Amino acid sequence: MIKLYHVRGTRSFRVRWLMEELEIPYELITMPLDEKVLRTPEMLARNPFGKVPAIEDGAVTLFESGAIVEYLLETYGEGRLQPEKGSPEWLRYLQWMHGSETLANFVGVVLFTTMRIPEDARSDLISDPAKTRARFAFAAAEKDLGDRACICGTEFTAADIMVTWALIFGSMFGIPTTDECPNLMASWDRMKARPAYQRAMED
Ligand SMILES: N[C@@H](CCC(=O)N[C@@H](CS)C(=O)NCC(=O)O)C(=O)O
Repeated sequence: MIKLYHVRGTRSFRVRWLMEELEIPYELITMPLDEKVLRTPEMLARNPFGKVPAIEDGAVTLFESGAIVEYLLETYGEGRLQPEKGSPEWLRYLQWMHGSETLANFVGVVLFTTMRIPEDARSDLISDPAKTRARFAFAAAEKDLGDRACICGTEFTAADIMVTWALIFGSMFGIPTTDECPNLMASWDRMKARPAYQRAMED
């Protein structure tokens, strides 16, 4: 059975949500967000960055949420949750599979500058530009989503999973607001209604 190395509230949610959507059985190994736990030799052998997610699937060990999502779709997806290759939706799919990490990384800088650097080094002078960049990135996604039901068009795909987690991450810092990104926030509400999303949120 696939083992997912997981920290609640992190990018490993993407992998868990996908496995719930595809109904792939998995074993969840939940860990604290603690460098001492994530950077043991055993964990570094699974993910040399000392981060989650990582999976083990028989002889396969893999890290990076996007790579794991693509691997699971290739191996177990049977064509589900991906647009037809070569279609216009597929181009959007490729863009947002990867663009979702641009969104998440801007939020990561906000996290780093507001919570990770020593308290006496924190300042709005440092974190405000990071927040502005993150808002700018989400505004670009908002514009690109427009009135589409899903990021690639009408069909739910794994790219929605990737993008939605960036929204979850941003929401920890109030970025973006519903006023700034009404379409993105409405799409997140639609995602929350999916049973697989709800199962992946469980403890
Ligand atoms: N691009 C990587 C980013 C992985 C990442 O930053 N994971 C975070 C949680 S969302 C983590 O494990 N952080 C622990 C740390 O930095 O100590 C991916 O998509 O998997």
